[in-house]
Amino acid sequence: MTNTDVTLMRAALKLARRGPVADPNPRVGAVVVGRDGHIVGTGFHRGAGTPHAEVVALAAAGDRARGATAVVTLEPCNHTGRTGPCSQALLAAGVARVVYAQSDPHAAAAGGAQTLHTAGVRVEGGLLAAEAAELNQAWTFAMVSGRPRVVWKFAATLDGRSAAADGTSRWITGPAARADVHLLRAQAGAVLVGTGTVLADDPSLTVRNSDGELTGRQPLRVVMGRRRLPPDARVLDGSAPTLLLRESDPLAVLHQLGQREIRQVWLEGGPTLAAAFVRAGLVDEVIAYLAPVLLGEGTSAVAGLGITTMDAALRLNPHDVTTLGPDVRVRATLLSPGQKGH
Ligand code: AOF
Ligand code: ZN
Repeated sequence: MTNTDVTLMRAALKLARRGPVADPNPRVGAVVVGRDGHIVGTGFHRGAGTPHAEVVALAAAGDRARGATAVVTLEPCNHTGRTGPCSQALLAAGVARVVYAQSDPHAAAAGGAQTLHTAGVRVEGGLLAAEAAELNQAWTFAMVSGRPRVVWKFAATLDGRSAAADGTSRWITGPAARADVHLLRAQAGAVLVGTGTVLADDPSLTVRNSDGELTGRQPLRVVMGRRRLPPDARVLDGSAPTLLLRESDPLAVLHQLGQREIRQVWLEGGPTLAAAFVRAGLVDEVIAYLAPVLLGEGTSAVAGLGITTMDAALRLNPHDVTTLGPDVRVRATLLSPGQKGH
């Protein structure tokens, strides 16, 4: 049985998923097939600074790459970044045909398809492109928009409160929701809070398992704002890298994180910081954990947004509603300004 392009692309996407999620670089997979339809090499990108997927697959294929087809989830790069251009590696290996999914949205790296075509390689792009872009949603967003993607996470009671009147906030949601937060937090390049939240809650902002142990790679902990932090604050305990930014402008902070190649920022609060990001139009997705709990008093999840009438309400686009034990997780994207909800 010979492999069709779609089957091969699915295999390449599966390989790509083995790459690191919160890396500065996208997750990319590649499959090289000989003229008889047999796979002669596979590869995936293990993260910034390591060889690109095509280079790994070509190395596995060796001489068998001559006259072969390379199926890649991202348009082969055309630049020398941390490593050399994949377009040249494919040409040097004598590949006759290249099929890719997503076009490279990274301006500096793009152009590989054109280079290959000009050199006489048959090139076809766009196969399962949406799936490939979805795999690197934050990276793609960051390349296109020029800033990291912002996910605002909060936990609240049914009446929308994130802390009781006395300031206590542990625990609103149950263990299943809290475990889910750690899973999703691990996908972010950075976790961002304001100095107010550090002073009020002393969060550790690390990724931990149910036994409280640190698991794997930790996102950069970022604290923004002008208030001084006590030296014994948990974010300063050295268990994960921490960046203090004496800055209160959301866009300036995102710009600095973008320069550090952070592609996804997980905004954890508190209500004032969340409001500043929402008002600036800098929240791309909301992940709300709602517990069947009532407080009746206490701080709401987000501070004032300058909305005084129902007509002006900010309506979100929910794309996922999941129950986690007794709690509900709602994931929603924000409509771009000017768009009207239902
Ligand atoms: C590919 N195959 O496997 C990857 C690509 O800093 P560098 O040299 O690693 O280059 C990073 C850029 O190269 C990245 O932003 C993206 O445009 C492309 N990544 N390209 O052909 C790969 N990981
Ligand atoms: Zn490359």
